Amino acid sequence: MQKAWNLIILGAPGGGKGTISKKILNKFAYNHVSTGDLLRSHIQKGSDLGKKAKTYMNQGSLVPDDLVVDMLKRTIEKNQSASGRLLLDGFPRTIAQAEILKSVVPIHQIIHLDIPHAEILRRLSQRWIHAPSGRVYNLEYNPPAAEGKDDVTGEPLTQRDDDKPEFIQRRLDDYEAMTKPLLSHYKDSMTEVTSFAGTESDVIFVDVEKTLKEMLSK
Ligand code: G5P
Ligand code: MG
Repeated sequence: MQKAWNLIILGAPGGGKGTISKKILNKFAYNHVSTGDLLRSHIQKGSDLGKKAKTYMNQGSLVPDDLVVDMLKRTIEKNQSASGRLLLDGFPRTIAQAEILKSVVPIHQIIHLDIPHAEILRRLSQRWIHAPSGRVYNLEYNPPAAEGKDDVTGEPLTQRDDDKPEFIQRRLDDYEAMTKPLLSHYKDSMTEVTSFAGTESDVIFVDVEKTLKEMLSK
């Protein structure tokens, strides 16, 4: 039986949580749950939750806890019945969310991506996405094969509304004020917190992989 080892990947907006998560999934058995991706898919579908979340997300503000928590609980229930370990991306984002999470599922380790804000500002100005699937591109790091088109469907790529420069700063400020304090919160509760500093996801992942291999083999 595989060892229970649930992860949270935590870092500033644009810090590479989605990018590193994808690399983790290529090497380890995890169920990836990204609250940002789930919310964007609700917006795409035009669900009630999507309509409510859209006004907050488009301006780079956090969606109210009750909406996100309900959505997350339902997703975790589905994932647990499918068995396997969880990789939470973008949740929790506040101490209040972390407190609720405690009663839903145990968390064993925090993977903290520590990326300079200047690098983040540069990356996000070059991010393009295929909104229906959530596939992410970067004009410098992983450009699409054909300019402006999704590699799989050939459909047009768009930029996220919250990647507009006027909203990026708000997201970074919210991260510093509301999400970063989770690092000491988890350290205080004796959860393993491992920080990875740098500017290149490919280099950072080498260390993430090493750390996870060690943890999972103990
Ligand atoms: P999200 O979707 O969780 P953010 O803002 O936390 O959004 P984001 O923007 O998705 O995080 P990321 O996943 O950390 O960023 O980063 P990424 O997409 O992998 O990489 C960013 C870009 O850099 C990409 O273009 C990638 O290709 C490129 N890149 C990666 N590595 C490198 C590299 O080494 N070099 C270079 N040059 N480029 C690289 O949440 C969105 C919104 O949803 C709501 C909020 O409104 C939030 O703002 N929300 C919640 N609200 C309340 N509570 C929650 N728990 C919520 N969760 C989501
Ligand atoms: Mg992401």
